[in-house]
Formats: sequence, C-alpha cells, structure tokens
Amino acid sequence: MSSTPFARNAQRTTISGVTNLGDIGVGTTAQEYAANPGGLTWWMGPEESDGYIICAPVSAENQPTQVGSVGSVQFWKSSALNDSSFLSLSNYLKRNLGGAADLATASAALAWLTTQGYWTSWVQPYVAGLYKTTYSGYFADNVSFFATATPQTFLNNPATSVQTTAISEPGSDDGSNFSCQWLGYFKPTTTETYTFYTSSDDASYMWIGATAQSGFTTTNATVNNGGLHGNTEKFGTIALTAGTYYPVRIQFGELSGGDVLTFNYSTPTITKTTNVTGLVFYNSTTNNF
Ligand SMILES: [Ca+2]
Ligand SMILES: [Ca+2]
Repeated sequence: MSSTPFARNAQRTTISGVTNLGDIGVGTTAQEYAANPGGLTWWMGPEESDGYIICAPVSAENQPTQVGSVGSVQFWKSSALNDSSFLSLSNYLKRNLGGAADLATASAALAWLTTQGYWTSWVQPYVAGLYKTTYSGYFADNVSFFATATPQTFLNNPATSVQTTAISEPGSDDGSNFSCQWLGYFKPTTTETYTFYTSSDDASYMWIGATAQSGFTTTNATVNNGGLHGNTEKFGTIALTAGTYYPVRIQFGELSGGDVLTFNYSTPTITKTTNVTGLVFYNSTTNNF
C-alpha cells in the first residue's frame, strides 16, 4: 500500500523533503504533512498499488470545487496498473482539454503530462546503457538482417550485453563474419545540433529519432558508413532537445580481416568524445525501446 502527499505550490517554494513539479509539490520523505509543511495544505493521493495516478494543480481554489477535485489538487487513476490503462487515461485527459487522443505510447503520454505540469506515478522503465546483440553472419548492408539473425558470442562480443560508458566493437581481432546491433535511447543534456560519428571496419549505420524504431533504411540513416572497407569514419548531424529520449539504432558488421566500431559525438559546446555515460538508456522490459 502506498500513496503520495501533494499540495498546490504555486509559489514554487523550496520545502524540505518535497520535490516541485511545476505548481505541484510532491512529498518525497516521511514527515507530518498534516502539520502543513511550507504553509501549504497537503492531500494524500489515491492508492498507487493497483493503478497509475495523475495529479494536476487546480488554480481556482476559491471557486466551487469541480467534480473530482480535492481542494487545490485533482487526481485521476487508471483502472489497472499497466501501460495501456495509463495510456487510455492520458488520452481521456488530452481529449477533455480539447486535444486529439493521439498519444501512442506510455512514454509519449508521460511527455505530454509533463508539458501540462501534471504529475504521474508512471515512470519510464529505462535503465542505463544501449542493449547490444552480436549475431553470426555479415549483414552486408541489409538493415533487415538483424530481425532474423542468430545471436552468438564472438570473442570480446558477448551474444547480448549492455554498454553504458562507450559504444564499441573492440579493436581486437574478434573473428570474422559477424554483426552487431545496439538499441535504446540517446537523451541529450543540451539543446543544440549534435554530430554523431561511427568509425568502423566494415560497414556501420546509425539512426536517431523515430526512424530508428521503424522505417529505417540505408538512405535515411543519420550516419551512413556502409560497404566493405578498412577503418573509416563517417558522421551526420541532427538538432536535438535536452531531456528528450530519442530512439537510437546502430548496426555494424565484420566480413573478414580487421574488425572495430567506435562511436563518438560532438556539439558546438561538447568536444568530440566516446563517453556516453548518463546519456544512453534502454527499456529493460523489452531490451530495446
Ligand atoms: Ca573487416
Ligand atoms: Ca573487434
């Protein structure tokens, strides 16, 4: 059994043990909320063990209380503790505010709720790293190869692994006729134009954004480093917004001889680096998006 204390904190006052989300104060530590910390009136949200909660600030505190309102905060609860139920509730709220019920994923619902200044108990099931799978066979620039290939270990490339600090196929000779794919998200810390680089022997491609999830082809890749070749670097650029989870797909393959992939990025304010610590995530439920 668990629930969360809330107050409307329109002044956005800093209160010990409280996190502010827009005009909502969210109690995060045990304290006596009935004692009105911060001089605010606190309300316990609904039970969170059997549904997802959405909390909105209600600004018209002196107006007659709306149906469903509790003082200065208002709550909704999904009918079940699953993503589809949360998504359905979010689309209901979006439609009630005059918008289209067009939220397609729970992640999109969270992003929309955040822009509204609403709190929710739903959290992204994302953990650090990109999920790397190594496959037997050379993909030969066929981006659909990975969907049916067989995961297999090639020396320093485990059949499956998670890379959190750098995205790589090691420079060591790890065999011949294999391919790797990395899936997950890149979440930039700055809003600016990002340049992504792959340096590889042999072919590699990188996609960032919606096409990384579906519709990816060699011609719409952000970085196209295709073909059989010794270690070669290619790059591509894209404008990104800080704090957004962008789907990422990287593909690489080795036919024979040397085998390596190095991934770098840079921006006008970030020197070119391989260090992706804190910037890459994957869905630990699906091992991809
Ligand atoms: Ca090679
Ligand atoms: Ca290697």
